[in-house]
Amino acid sequence: MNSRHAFQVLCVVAVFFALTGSAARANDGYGLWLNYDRLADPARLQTGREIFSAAVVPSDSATLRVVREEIKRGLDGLLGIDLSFAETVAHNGVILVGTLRTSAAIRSLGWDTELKELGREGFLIRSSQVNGHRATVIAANEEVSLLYGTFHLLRLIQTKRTLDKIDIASRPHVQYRLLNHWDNMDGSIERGYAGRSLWQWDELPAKIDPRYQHYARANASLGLNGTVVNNVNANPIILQPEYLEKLRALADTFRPYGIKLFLSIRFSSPLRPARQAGSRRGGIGDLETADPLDPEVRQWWKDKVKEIYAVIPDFGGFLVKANSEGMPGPQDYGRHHADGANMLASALKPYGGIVMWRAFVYDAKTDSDRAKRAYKEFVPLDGVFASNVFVQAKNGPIDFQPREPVHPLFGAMPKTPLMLELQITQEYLGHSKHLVYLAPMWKEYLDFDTHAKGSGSSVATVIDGSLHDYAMTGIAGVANTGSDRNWCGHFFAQANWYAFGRLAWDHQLSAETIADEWICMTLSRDEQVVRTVNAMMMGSWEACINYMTPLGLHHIMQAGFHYGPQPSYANAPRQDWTSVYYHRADKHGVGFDRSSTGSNATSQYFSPVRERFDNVATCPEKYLLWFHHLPWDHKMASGRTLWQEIQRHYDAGIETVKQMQTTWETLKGRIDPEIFSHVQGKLETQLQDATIWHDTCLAYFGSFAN
Ligand code: GCW
Repeated sequence: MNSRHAFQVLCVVAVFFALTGSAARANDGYGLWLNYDRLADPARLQTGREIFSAAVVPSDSATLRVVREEIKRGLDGLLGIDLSFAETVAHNGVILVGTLRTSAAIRSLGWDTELKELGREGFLIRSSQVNGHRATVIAANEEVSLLYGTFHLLRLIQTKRTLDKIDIASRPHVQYRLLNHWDNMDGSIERGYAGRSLWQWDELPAKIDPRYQHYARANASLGLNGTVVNNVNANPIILQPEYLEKLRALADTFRPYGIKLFLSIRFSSPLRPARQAGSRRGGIGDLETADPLDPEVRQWWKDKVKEIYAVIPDFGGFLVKANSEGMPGPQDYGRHHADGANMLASALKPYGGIVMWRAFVYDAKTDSDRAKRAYKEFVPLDGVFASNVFVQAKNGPIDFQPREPVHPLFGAMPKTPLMLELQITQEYLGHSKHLVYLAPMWKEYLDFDTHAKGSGSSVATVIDGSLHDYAMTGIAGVANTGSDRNWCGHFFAQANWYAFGRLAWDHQLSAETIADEWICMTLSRDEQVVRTVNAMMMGSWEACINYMTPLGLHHIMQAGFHYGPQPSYANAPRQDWTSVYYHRADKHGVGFDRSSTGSNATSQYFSPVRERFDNVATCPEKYLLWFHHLPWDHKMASGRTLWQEIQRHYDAGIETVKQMQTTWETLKGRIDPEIFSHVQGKLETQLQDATIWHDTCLAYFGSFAN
């Protein structure tokens, strides 16, 4: 082919794509929920044109520039409006965005009292009259909240809400809304299934990957306000001056979006480096001890914190995994968790920093039931922690299983702010290969009534501080992001990042509503498509439980990898914490007796939850084998035997995945082709995996039951 011919071919191809629009339509997932695809409905477009023609965003700052950019981009994409920026509201159809400080027009509205009640991060969006003209107003106390309001207004358009009579007041229920990245310094990610770490340590600080900004924008669009950038299995080198410079560059990039930077630290950082490579011990200092009561150690941390704040003045604080899975901690020196946490807290306090001290502790040597450990170690310390310390606990007492009963710590530490740690990355739920929408699971935890102060003591009321009047509140999600082009590996895993952010802002939102929003913002605004995809998402979690660990079974995954089934895993001669330890199946029956006749983990819950779980007759079947060891012919509510019921659940799991496939096929031609085939392929894998789970578990348990 000569070059002239090649050029002609190129032109034909270009014209073809221009006509069919397929080049523009193909969606590789990079834009997440912020693609701002044009609304299809011309009537809506008309309304949009009439309402918005200009924006007034007084004053200037990095955050306000982001606000302007976002409104312009959003309205251009969604409504095809070429928005102009004006100094004042001089005609109808203006969007006015400002704080009491930045805008005289906002001050003139007399909303001061309402704004005060909304706190630092809340915002108002209202259809209002300004200077005698019809305007849409976004008002807040802080500039970053204007950004939250802007994203919210764009979300209203994306989800086809009526825009002429808006009256919205919104504020987050929880103060610290963080992602926790389990990213290692070598670029790998512990439990990451979407490529490598986003942070290019070798390029920083000289080179700033544009993706850092896109990441911050995505988080800000959900109202997330902080990120812990490194793994809780922390490498102490993160605190070296060289890395602090790299972190400064990241923090500077995140700042306009209201995202604060936090770090995981290794408790033994003041020690000399460990001699053995890969050791979880050792540090970057030259001290002989990391004892939190040792004056030299305390000074070491003080100095280090001072050094950090000199580089990152709004640094958020430390996340600490201590005396857990080989990580060093205060117990190595005969001290308790609060001694360790408070030492760090006192170093951070002058700068407004916080400590998030994890409660994920267990000890194979001393515990016959791992589920009980955190409660035993932490409840006696309630009231001993400094005021800027959170205790951060996972949703369940074991470890992010497909389903667990709530962690008994929630409600049991009235004097210590508890931060909830959820896992967005699907460590135990099919990695980034299975479509599992996690919002229904998180809602089950948030809505669970602990009865800590009588009925109405849901986990949500613990987390948002209303139950115990906590002075600070927080929620964290272990991130599922990585270097994959679509950020999360599975397109539908993006919905989990989205849902986490939305629930962190407002835990009262329903899982269905969040799914609807996400579908409208990513896949389609066609009502039938939305309904179809929503149903598929809403059923996906229960399906996963069914084909993996129904009826309270847990931790029977492949050792270490946590992906496929391995119910037979028994690490002779030590049986502790293998699959066999958790399910305890033999010819007599199956399940872990955590009732008062067994480990008595049920006693860690408040009455009447305790009694409900303790009694086989009242224990919800979804937790049955978590709390009870029962004979295979135990009669279930359905009238079937336990063994029949187990089989029924595994069958149902597969059936649902098959239905998901059938449902997905009906969307062919109605959604983006690239996403369609990407998900189609993933569902194929999911069905294969579900079948392996089904066959392996039924063969294994059947060898006892039959
Ligand atoms: O879920 C388990 C994981 C570990 C993880 C640990 C933790 C970061 O298997 O990979 O380590 O919990 O939460 O600390």
